[in-house]
Amino acid sequence: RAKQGFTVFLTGLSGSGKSTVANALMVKLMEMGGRPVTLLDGDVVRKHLSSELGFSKEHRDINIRRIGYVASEITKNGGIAICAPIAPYTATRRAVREMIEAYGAFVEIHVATSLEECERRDRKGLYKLAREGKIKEFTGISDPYEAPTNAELVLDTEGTEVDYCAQQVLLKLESMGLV
Ligand code: GGZ
Repeated sequence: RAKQGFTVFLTGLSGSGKSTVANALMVKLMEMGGRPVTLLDGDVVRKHLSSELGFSKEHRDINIRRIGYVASEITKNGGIAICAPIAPYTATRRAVREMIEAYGAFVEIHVATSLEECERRDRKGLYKLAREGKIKEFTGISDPYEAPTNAELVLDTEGTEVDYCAQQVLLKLESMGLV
């Protein structure tokens, strides 16, 4: 019998490494073959699905629910969805979990790289702008991030190879009988 569909949901601060881990994981899952893999990355979703939305709590929640809906359809059809938004609110993550668990597994992964490290990296210069007040409601600086307490896996990308992080996710998926 074909294995069930599932969603890997990576949550964490801007610059925590969600996209990098998501991409490495996607490559590994595609190499394994079998089911189609769909990546729903934060900034790509915002460009194509949520371009009218900002970063208020209301808009973030709409954005996350849209991602959850698409992932639930993929999961329902036996595919693999990898999502990588910040998703700062516990209640919204829980709602998405419930939406997806109706059809398959929901694997929540907290990319728990510290704010200090994310700000040190500041790959896009957004933290600097947020500190200067030029970006409002910036997660971790002037907007909340509610850390998960029920994640299936916690990763810290500081001083850890991205490939090793992706491998940790694969091991978790194996232990859950998903791959
Ligand atoms: C957080 C922001 C903001 C504010 C723009 N707060 O590092 P990035 O650039 O590529 O990832 C961040 C992305 C966050 O979008 P998400 O859809 O993942 O957020 S949420 O889940 O909360 O809906 C960052 C950029 O957008 N960005 N302004 N104010 N991140």
